[in-house]
Amino acid sequence: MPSLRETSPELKEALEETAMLVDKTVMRMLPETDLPEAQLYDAMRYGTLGGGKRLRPFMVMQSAKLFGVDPARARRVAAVVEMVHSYSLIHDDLPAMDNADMRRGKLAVHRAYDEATAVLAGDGLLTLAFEVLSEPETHEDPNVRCALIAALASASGIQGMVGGQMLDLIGENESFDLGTISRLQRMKTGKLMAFACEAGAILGKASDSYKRALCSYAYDLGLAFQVTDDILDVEADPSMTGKPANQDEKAGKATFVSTMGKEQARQRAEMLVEQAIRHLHVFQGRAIMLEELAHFVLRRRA
Ligand code: GRG
Repeated sequence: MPSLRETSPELKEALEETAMLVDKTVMRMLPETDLPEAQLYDAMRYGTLGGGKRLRPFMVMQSAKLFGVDPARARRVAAVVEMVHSYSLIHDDLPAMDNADMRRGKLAVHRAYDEATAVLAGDGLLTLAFEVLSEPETHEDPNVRCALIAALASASGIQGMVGGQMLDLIGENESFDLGTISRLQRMKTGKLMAFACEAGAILGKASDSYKRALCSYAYDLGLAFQVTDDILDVEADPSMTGKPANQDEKAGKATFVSTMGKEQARQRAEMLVEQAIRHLHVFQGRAIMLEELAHFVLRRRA
Protein backbone atom coordinates (compact mmCIF):
# COMPACT_ATOMS: atom_id res chain seq x y z
CA MET A 1 0.00 0.00 0.00
CA PRO A 2 1.28 3.53 -0.69
CA SER A 3 2.27 5.43 2.43
CA LEU A 4 0.32 8.51 3.47
CA ARG A 5 3.44 10.62 3.23
CA GLU A 6 3.61 14.40 3.51
CA THR A 7 3.49 16.47 0.35
CA SER A 8 7.10 16.89 -0.73
CA PRO A 9 8.49 20.46 -0.90
CA GLU A 10 9.37 19.80 -4.58
CA LEU A 11 5.74 18.94 -5.41
CA LYS A 12 4.44 21.93 -3.46
CA GLU A 13 6.83 24.24 -5.28
CA ALA A 14 6.03 22.72 -8.69
CA LEU A 15 2.26 23.01 -8.09
CA GLU A 16 2.66 26.66 -7.06
CA GLU A 17 4.81 27.41 -10.09
CA THR A 18 2.26 25.76 -12.40
CA ALA A 19 -0.58 27.76 -10.80
CA MET A 20 1.33 31.00 -11.29
CA LEU A 21 2.25 30.30 -14.92
CA VAL A 22 -1.22 29.08 -15.83
CA ASP A 23 -2.87 32.12 -14.25
CA LYS A 24 -0.56 34.39 -16.25
CA THR A 25 -1.42 32.52 -19.46
CA VAL A 26 -5.17 32.65 -18.78
CA MET A 27 -4.91 36.38 -18.04
CA ARG A 28 -3.25 36.93 -21.42
CA MET A 29 -6.06 35.00 -23.11
CA LEU A 30 -8.74 36.91 -21.20
CA PRO A 31 -7.49 40.48 -21.00
CA GLU A 32 -9.37 43.22 -19.17
CA THR A 33 -11.52 45.14 -21.60
CA ASP A 34 -13.70 48.23 -21.71
CA LEU A 35 -16.03 46.67 -24.28
CA PRO A 36 -19.72 46.85 -23.31
CA GLU A 37 -19.64 43.07 -22.68
CA ALA A 38 -16.75 43.44 -20.18
CA GLN A 39 -18.87 41.70 -17.50
CA LEU A 40 -18.54 38.43 -19.43
CA TYR A 41 -14.73 38.66 -19.45
CA ASP A 42 -14.75 39.56 -15.74
CA ALA A 43 -16.95 36.57 -14.88
CA MET A 44 -14.73 34.24 -16.93
CA ARG A 45 -11.62 35.50 -15.13
CA TYR A 46 -13.39 35.33 -11.75
CA GLY A 47 -14.38 31.70 -12.37
CA THR A 48 -10.94 30.61 -13.55
CA LEU A 49 -8.36 32.62 -11.62
CA GLY A 50 -7.55 32.82 -7.93
CA GLY A 51 -8.20 29.47 -6.30
CA GLY A 52 -8.15 25.83 -7.23
CA LYS A 53 -5.34 23.33 -6.96
CA ARG A 54 -4.44 23.40 -10.67
CA LEU A 55 -4.03 19.62 -10.72
CA ARG A 56 -4.97 19.23 -14.38
CA PRO A 57 -2.58 21.93 -15.66
CA PHE A 58 0.11 20.28 -13.55
CA MET A 59 -0.58 16.96 -15.31
CA VAL A 60 -0.20 18.68 -18.70
CA MET A 61 3.09 20.36 -17.73
CA GLN A 62 4.55 17.19 -16.25
CA SER A 63 3.54 14.90 -19.11
CA ALA A 64 4.88 17.45 -21.62
CA LYS A 65 8.19 17.50 -19.74
CA LEU A 66 8.54 13.74 -20.20
CA PHE A 67 8.69 14.25 -23.97
CA GLY A 68 10.79 17.44 -24.07
CA VAL A 69 7.89 19.63 -25.24
CA ASP A 70 8.47 23.40 -25.39
CA PRO A 71 7.04 24.66 -22.04
CA ALA A 72 5.39 27.67 -23.77
CA ARG A 73 3.26 25.26 -25.82
CA ALA A 74 2.50 23.08 -22.82
CA ARG A 75 1.39 26.17 -20.85
CA ARG A 76 -1.20 26.99 -23.49
CA VAL A 77 -2.68 23.49 -23.25
CA ALA A 78 -2.48 23.64 -19.45
CA ALA A 79 -4.50 26.89 -19.53
CA VAL A 80 -6.99 25.28 -21.91
CA VAL A 81 -7.60 22.36 -19.54
CA GLU A 82 -8.09 24.72 -16.61
CA MET A 83 -10.59 26.77 -18.64
CA VAL A 84 -12.62 23.65 -19.44
CA HIS A 85 -12.45 22.49 -15.81
CA SER A 86 -13.52 25.95 -14.59
CA TYR A 87 -16.42 26.02 -17.06
CA SER A 88 -17.62 22.69 -15.64
CA LEU A 89 -17.47 24.02 -12.07
CA ILE A 90 -19.34 27.22 -13.01
CA HIS A 91 -22.14 25.25 -14.67
CA ASP A 92 -22.13 22.56 -11.98
CA ASP A 93 -22.82 25.23 -9.32
CA LEU A 94 -25.87 26.63 -11.13
CA PRO A 95 -29.30 26.28 -9.46
CA ALA A 96 -30.37 23.82 -12.20
CA MET A 97 -27.50 21.49 -11.25
CA ASP A 98 -25.82 21.39 -7.82
CA ASN A 99 -27.18 24.77 -6.71
CA ALA A 100 -24.04 25.69 -4.76
CA ASP A 101 -23.42 29.21 -3.49
CA MET A 102 -19.72 28.78 -2.76
CA ARG A 103 -16.80 27.54 -4.86
CA ARG A 104 -13.08 27.71 -4.11
CA GLY A 105 -13.82 29.65 -0.92
CA LYS A 106 -15.68 32.46 -2.65
CA LEU A 107 -19.14 33.09 -4.11
CA ALA A 108 -19.97 30.88 -7.09
CA VAL A 109 -20.04 32.78 -10.39
CA HIS A 110 -23.85 32.85 -10.59
CA ARG A 111 -23.97 34.37 -7.09
CA ALA A 112 -21.18 36.89 -7.69
CA TYR A 113 -22.76 37.91 -11.03
CA ASP A 114 -26.06 36.35 -12.14
CA GLU A 115 -27.25 33.09 -13.65
CA ALA A 116 -27.27 34.20 -17.27
CA THR A 117 -23.73 35.59 -16.95
CA ALA A 118 -22.59 32.31 -15.36
CA VAL A 119 -24.06 30.26 -18.23
CA LEU A 120 -22.34 32.53 -20.76
CA ALA A 121 -19.04 32.59 -18.84
CA GLY A 122 -18.98 28.77 -18.92
CA ASP A 123 -19.86 28.70 -22.61
CA GLY A 124 -17.20 31.34 -23.28
CA LEU A 125 -14.50 29.36 -21.48
CA LEU A 126 -15.33 26.10 -23.27
CA THR A 127 -15.29 27.67 -26.72
CA LEU A 128 -12.18 29.75 -26.03
CA ALA A 129 -10.39 26.55 -25.04
CA PHE A 130 -10.94 25.03 -28.49
CA GLU A 131 -10.01 28.31 -30.20
CA VAL A 132 -6.66 28.32 -28.38
CA LEU A 133 -5.97 24.70 -29.36
CA SER A 134 -6.65 25.53 -33.02
CA GLU A 135 -4.00 28.27 -33.11
CA PRO A 136 -0.54 27.58 -34.63
CA GLU A 137 1.17 28.85 -31.43
CA THR A 138 -0.16 25.69 -29.75
CA HIS A 139 1.73 23.49 -32.24
CA GLU A 140 3.06 24.13 -35.74
CA ASP A 141 1.76 20.73 -36.96
CA PRO A 142 -1.99 20.93 -37.79
CA ASN A 143 -2.28 17.16 -37.18
CA VAL A 144 -1.17 17.65 -33.61
CA ARG A 145 -3.66 20.51 -33.16
CA CYS A 146 -6.46 18.34 -34.60
CA ALA A 147 -5.49 15.44 -32.33
CA LEU A 148 -5.63 17.74 -29.28
CA ILE A 149 -9.02 19.14 -30.33
CA ALA A 150 -10.47 15.66 -30.95
CA ALA A 151 -9.17 14.32 -27.63
CA LEU A 152 -10.49 17.31 -25.65
CA ALA A 153 -13.89 17.15 -27.38
CA SER A 154 -14.22 13.48 -26.50
CA ALA A 155 -13.08 14.07 -22.88
CA SER A 156 -15.45 16.97 -22.28
CA GLY A 157 -18.48 15.95 -24.34
CA ILE A 158 -21.18 13.29 -24.18
CA GLN A 159 -18.72 10.40 -23.77
CA GLY A 160 -16.93 12.34 -21.07
CA MET A 161 -17.72 15.11 -18.63
CA VAL A 162 -21.12 16.16 -20.00
CA GLY A 163 -22.35 12.55 -20.19
CA GLY A 164 -20.99 11.89 -16.69
CA GLN A 165 -22.76 14.95 -15.34
CA MET A 166 -26.07 13.72 -16.84
CA LEU A 167 -25.58 10.37 -15.10
CA ASP A 168 -24.77 12.22 -11.89
CA LEU A 169 -28.06 14.14 -12.07
CA ILE A 170 -30.00 10.94 -12.84
CA GLY A 171 -28.29 9.36 -9.82
CA GLU A 172 -30.13 11.80 -7.53
CA ASN A 173 -33.32 9.81 -8.18
CA GLU A 174 -31.97 6.33 -8.89
CA SER A 175 -29.71 4.13 -6.82
CA PHE A 176 -26.69 3.18 -8.89
CA ASP A 177 -24.53 0.12 -8.25
CA LEU A 178 -20.76 0.37 -7.82
CA GLY A 179 -20.09 -0.37 -11.50
CA THR A 180 -22.34 2.48 -12.65
CA ILE A 181 -20.87 4.88 -10.07
CA SER A 182 -17.37 4.01 -11.33
CA ARG A 183 -18.40 4.56 -14.97
CA LEU A 184 -20.05 7.87 -14.06
CA GLN A 185 -16.92 9.10 -12.28
CA ARG A 186 -14.62 7.92 -15.07
CA MET A 187 -16.67 10.03 -17.48
CA LYS A 188 -17.22 13.03 -15.22
CA THR A 189 -13.74 13.37 -13.71
CA GLY A 190 -11.42 10.74 -15.21
CA LYS A 191 -11.70 11.65 -18.87
CA LEU A 192 -10.55 15.27 -18.48
CA MET A 193 -7.66 14.12 -16.28
CA ALA A 194 -6.77 11.54 -18.94
CA PHE A 195 -6.75 14.30 -21.54
CA ALA A 196 -4.49 16.41 -19.29
CA CYS A 197 -2.02 13.54 -18.96
CA GLU A 198 -2.17 12.50 -22.61
CA ALA A 199 -1.85 16.08 -23.91
CA GLY A 200 1.90 16.17 -23.23
CA ALA A 201 2.33 12.94 -25.19
CA ILE A 202 0.24 14.29 -28.09
CA LEU A 203 2.30 17.53 -28.15
CA GLY A 204 5.48 15.44 -28.07
CA LYS A 205 4.25 13.00 -30.76
CA ALA A 206 4.94 10.15 -28.37
CA SER A 207 4.15 6.49 -29.02
CA ASP A 208 0.75 4.96 -28.32
CA SER A 209 2.18 2.86 -25.51
CA TYR A 210 3.28 6.00 -23.62
CA LYS A 211 -0.13 7.57 -24.25
CA ARG A 212 -1.83 4.44 -22.92
CA ALA A 213 0.34 4.41 -19.80
CA LEU A 214 -0.47 8.05 -19.05
CA CYS A 215 -4.22 7.58 -19.64
CA SER A 216 -4.29 4.48 -17.42
CA TYR A 217 -2.49 6.44 -14.68
CA ALA A 218 -5.04 9.26 -15.03
CA TYR A 219 -8.07 6.95 -14.89
CA ASP A 220 -6.90 5.26 -11.71
CA LEU A 221 -5.89 8.57 -10.19
CA GLY A 222 -9.19 10.17 -11.25
CA LEU A 223 -11.13 7.43 -9.52
CA ALA A 224 -8.98 7.72 -6.39
CA PHE A 225 -9.55 11.48 -6.55
CA GLN A 226 -13.31 10.94 -6.68
CA VAL A 227 -13.27 8.45 -3.81
CA THR A 228 -11.35 10.97 -1.68
CA ASP A 229 -13.82 13.66 -2.82
CA ASP A 230 -16.67 11.52 -1.46
CA ILE A 231 -14.75 11.02 1.81
CA LEU A 232 -14.04 14.77 2.05
CA ASP A 233 -17.73 15.48 1.51
CA VAL A 234 -18.57 13.66 4.74
CA GLU A 235 -15.59 14.57 6.89
CA ALA A 236 -13.79 17.66 5.63
CA ASP A 237 -13.69 21.11 7.11
CA PRO A 238 -15.69 23.50 4.85
CA SER A 239 -13.12 26.21 5.58
CA MET A 240 -10.56 24.00 3.78
CA THR A 241 -12.74 22.72 0.92
CA GLY A 242 -14.40 26.08 0.28
CA LYS A 243 -17.84 24.42 0.07
CA PRO A 244 -20.39 23.08 2.60
CA ALA A 245 -20.15 19.47 3.85
CA ASN A 246 -22.56 16.56 3.23
CA GLN A 247 -23.74 17.90 -0.13
CA ASP A 248 -23.93 14.42 -1.69
CA GLU A 249 -26.15 13.01 1.05
CA LYS A 250 -28.43 16.07 0.90
CA ALA A 251 -28.77 15.58 -2.85
CA GLY A 252 -29.55 11.87 -2.30
CA LYS A 253 -26.55 10.77 -4.39
CA ALA A 254 -25.09 7.28 -4.19
CA THR A 255 -21.34 7.72 -3.63
CA PHE A 256 -18.40 5.41 -2.95
CA VAL A 257 -18.82 6.22 0.75
CA SER A 258 -22.57 5.58 0.86
CA THR A 259 -22.12 2.35 -1.10
CA MET A 260 -19.07 0.78 0.55
CA GLY A 261 -18.56 2.75 3.78
CA LYS A 262 -15.74 5.17 4.65
CA GLU A 263 -13.07 2.64 5.60
CA GLN A 264 -13.48 0.49 2.53
CA ALA A 265 -13.61 3.62 0.38
CA ARG A 266 -10.30 4.75 1.86
CA GLN A 267 -8.74 1.35 1.13
CA ARG A 268 -10.06 1.50 -2.43
CA ALA A 269 -8.47 4.93 -2.92
CA GLU A 270 -5.12 3.62 -1.64
CA MET A 271 -5.29 0.63 -3.96
CA LEU A 272 -6.11 2.86 -6.93
CA VAL A 273 -3.19 5.19 -6.18
CA GLU A 274 -0.82 2.23 -5.96
CA GLN A 275 -2.15 0.98 -9.31
CA ALA A 276 -1.87 4.47 -10.87
CA ILE A 277 1.80 4.67 -9.87
CA ARG A 278 2.49 1.26 -11.40
CA HIS A 279 1.43 2.56 -14.82
CA LEU A 280 4.26 5.10 -14.61
CA HIS A 281 6.97 2.45 -14.35
CA VAL A 282 7.49 2.61 -18.13
CA PHE A 283 9.07 6.04 -17.54
CA GLN A 284 11.75 4.47 -15.34
CA GLY A 285 11.64 7.05 -12.56
CA ARG A 286 11.36 10.12 -14.81
CA ALA A 287 7.68 10.64 -13.89
CA ILE A 288 8.45 11.18 -10.21
CA MET A 289 6.31 14.34 -9.97
CA LEU A 290 3.28 12.45 -11.29
CA GLU A 291 3.99 9.77 -8.68
CA GLU A 292 4.12 12.47 -6.01
CA LEU A 293 0.84 13.87 -7.30
CA ALA A 294 -0.81 10.49 -6.80
CA HIS A 295 0.25 10.49 -3.13
CA PHE A 296 -0.99 14.07 -2.83
CA VAL A 297 -4.48 13.05 -4.05
CA LEU A 298 -4.70 10.55 -1.22
CA ARG A 299 -3.73 13.13 1.39
CA ARG A 300 -5.63 16.15 0.14
CA ARG A 301 -7.94 18.01 2.52
CA ALA A 302 -9.46 20.29 -0.13
C1 GRG B 1 -21.55 20.98 -15.89
C2 GRG B 1 -20.73 19.83 -17.98
C3 GRG B 1 -20.70 19.97 -16.54
C4 GRG B 1 -19.91 19.14 -15.87
C5 GRG B 1 -19.68 19.23 -14.45
C6 GRG B 1 -16.59 18.02 -13.18
C7 GRG B 1 -18.01 18.33 -12.97
C8 GRG B 1 -18.92 18.03 -14.07
C9 GRG B 1 -18.47 18.89 -11.85
C10 GRG B 1 -17.63 19.22 -10.72
C11 GRG B 1 -18.37 18.89 -9.47
C12 GRG B 1 -17.56 18.11 -8.55
C13 GRG B 1 -17.44 18.65 -7.18
C14 GRG B 1 -16.98 16.98 -8.93
C15 GRG B 1 -16.17 16.19 -8.07
C16 GRG B 1 -14.78 16.08 -8.54
C17 GRG B 1 -14.25 17.38 -8.96
C18 GRG B 1 -14.10 17.55 -10.40
C19 GRG B 1 -13.93 18.29 -8.05
C20 GRG B 1 -13.34 19.59 -8.35
O1 GRG B 1 -12.04 19.43 -8.84
P1 GRG B 1 -10.78 19.99 -8.03
O2 GRG B 1 -10.81 19.50 -6.62
O3 GRG B 1 -11.12 21.52 -8.04
O4 GRG B 1 -9.54 19.71 -8.81
P2 GRG B 1 -10.16 22.80 -7.92
O5 GRG B 1 -11.07 23.87 -7.35
O6 GRG B 1 -9.00 22.47 -7.02
O7 GRG B 1 -9.73 23.10 -9.32
